[in-house]
Amino acid sequence: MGKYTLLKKSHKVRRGRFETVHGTIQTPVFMNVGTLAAIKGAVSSMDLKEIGCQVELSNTYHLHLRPGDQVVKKLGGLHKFMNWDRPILTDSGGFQVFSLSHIRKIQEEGVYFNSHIDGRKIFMGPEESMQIQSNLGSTIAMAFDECIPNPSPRDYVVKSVERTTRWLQRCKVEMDRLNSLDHTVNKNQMLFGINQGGVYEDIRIEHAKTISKMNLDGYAIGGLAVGETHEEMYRIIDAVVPHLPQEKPIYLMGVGLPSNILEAVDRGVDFFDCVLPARNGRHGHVFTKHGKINLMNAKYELDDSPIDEGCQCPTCKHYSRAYIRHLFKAKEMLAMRLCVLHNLYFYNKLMEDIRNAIDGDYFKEFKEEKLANWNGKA
Ligand code: PRF
Ligand code: ZN
Repeated sequence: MGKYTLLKKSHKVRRGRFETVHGTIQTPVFMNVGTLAAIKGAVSSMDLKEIGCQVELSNTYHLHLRPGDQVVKKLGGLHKFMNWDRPILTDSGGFQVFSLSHIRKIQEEGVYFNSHIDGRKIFMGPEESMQIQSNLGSTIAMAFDECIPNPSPRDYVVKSVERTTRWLQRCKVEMDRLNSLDHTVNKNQMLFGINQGGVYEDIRIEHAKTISKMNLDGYAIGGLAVGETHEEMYRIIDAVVPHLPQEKPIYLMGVGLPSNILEAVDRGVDFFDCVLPARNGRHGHVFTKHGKINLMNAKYELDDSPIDEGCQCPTCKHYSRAYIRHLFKAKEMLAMRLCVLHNLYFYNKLMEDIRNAIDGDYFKEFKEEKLANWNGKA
């Protein structure tokens, strides 16, 4: 139910527009991560609009545990619940089940695991993941996949990817069924498939070709940024992107640093998400045009300048490095909030600048200049 329009392409770099029932997304785009229907660091949905966020991302696994997807459905769905009327993408739980929960058992039907909150035993398979995401009513649902740990032996990766393909087929059948029911929150919910295959190019390509035939609304590259080097990650993106449908959006999951985003845009990626700007902000690590700095550093004690000179975010317009450093030292909540606002603004503004650079035919120069200025520190 989404319509991707490729507005411009130069070499592999794509500038696009993705129309959804919750509004249009200009790509390349960064999705701001609010796992539990809130951006960590006391950032509200009103703030998100102010800092230029186009899409919010929430999580199936977390919202299933708390407050429960049935609760969210009874309250009219995630958009109404969190007062956000723009697109929402929900991750399937595939990744979190594997990274957070305890004592898990992966079988053909799905995954058995214990809640990381109260240890309660839970089962989640493709159908359950789709049902939860349907109850949440997100704009885009992600397929239920296994994010394979790195490194993993080749024969395990082959078996896992084959199972992820079968899970994807089940996701599609279940999503079509749910969208056709009367009481569904968002009957136009979309489904993105996820490419896996570890660091094995041939497995990745084979899998990309298989899922490309399934006519999904978009395609993600999963299983990266899980401990491999940046060069390995770029090698896999280079291998996979040409085998995904070019008339659909391409989403690189959980990536990453500003420099990783520039490199991936250069390789044809349209969608990104990462907890990094919010997580870094909560620790006083903030992005500037000269790379990331740590506000806890003593040298900022008397620094009256904003985090990033010229930044138009609500934090930089009103507060100094010295003040925010003081807030951290005094353990005031405002410290985190101000830094998260700045970092998310930085990411959203970077994407806007990337889009303008593609439109204006100067993306290559833009990328080189940014990378040189960040000097390995972003
Ligand atoms: N699968 C899912 N979500 C994810 C990933 C994945 O592989 C990653 C990998 N970096 C982040 N989030 N479903
Ligand atoms: Zn700022």
